[in-house]
Amino acid sequence: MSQTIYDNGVRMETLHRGHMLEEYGDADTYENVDARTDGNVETVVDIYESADAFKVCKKETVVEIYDSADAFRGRDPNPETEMTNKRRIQQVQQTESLIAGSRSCRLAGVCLGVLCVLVLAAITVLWIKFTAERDQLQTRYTNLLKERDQLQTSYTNLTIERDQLQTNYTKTVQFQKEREALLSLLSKLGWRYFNSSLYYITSEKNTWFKSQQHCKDKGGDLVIINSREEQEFITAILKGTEAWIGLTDEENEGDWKWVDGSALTTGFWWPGEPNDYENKEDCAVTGFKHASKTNASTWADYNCYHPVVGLCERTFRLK
Ligand SMILES: [Ca+2]
Ligand SMILES: [Ca+2]
Ligand SMILES: [Ca+2]
Repeated sequence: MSQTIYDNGVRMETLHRGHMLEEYGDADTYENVDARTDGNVETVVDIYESADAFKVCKKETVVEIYDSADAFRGRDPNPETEMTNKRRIQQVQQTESLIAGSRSCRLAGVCLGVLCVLVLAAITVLWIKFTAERDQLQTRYTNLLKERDQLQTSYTNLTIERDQLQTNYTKTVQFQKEREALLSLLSKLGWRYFNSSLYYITSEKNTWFKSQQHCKDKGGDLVIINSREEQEFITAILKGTEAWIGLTDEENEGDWKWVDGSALTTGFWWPGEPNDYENKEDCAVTGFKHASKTNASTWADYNCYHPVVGLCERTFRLK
């Protein structure tokens, strides 16, 4: 589009994309008029010669058109020319609106593009974060499954152990009841229990030999004292009564041996014993009548035919 505006208002020519609007103030040809208006202020604006030129010149064109219209309006009150100027102003305004619309559309497009990029970036970040969290949750879930299986296995094993313990406890309780019943029965029969052994005091005073035989008849022997604890237990149950023990030096004087043939290692002789009085004392008693009742060392040697009760022992030690 080419517009030629003459400052004197004689002629104005406007070309729009192949449409040419020509208005002449008289009958002169365009060339003549052009020559005749030499010296007038002329503004030539080429619009749409090219898109780039239009972009550069569009703002200046609008300003110049307005200036020219004002100048024209002030100098030529011709209504027709004024109408033409109004139409031109309208066209310029329309062009300006189109430019503004195009600019708005371009700005909106740019904004939309930036928004799309931002949304895409946000989606990418969220996706990466979601993927990482999903993997972590998957790993955590797998570990929890393993822990659950381990706990299930442990629970099963504990349940088995609990059942076994319950069974053992039941058996132990039953065994304890039976043991107490048995000991009660043995006690009624005259037997006392201590440290895996049963002890029995013969009811009759007799020689060492007959007392040993009596013990054998009951499944035991005259007692073999192996420790201070056993000696103290025996002292307690005898309550000061003298009783044969399974110790003798009848074979070799002074060589004391137990009824099972083992040698004496630890003795609990009352002081001054054994003295083999009159060379006739080869059997041992505990609870010597002259010994202190508070002292555990109460052994003495007696004549083996002296009448004394016997203390029998029956062991239950498992080998
Ligand atoms: Ca013993
Ligand atoms: Ca002796
Ligand atoms: Ca003696």
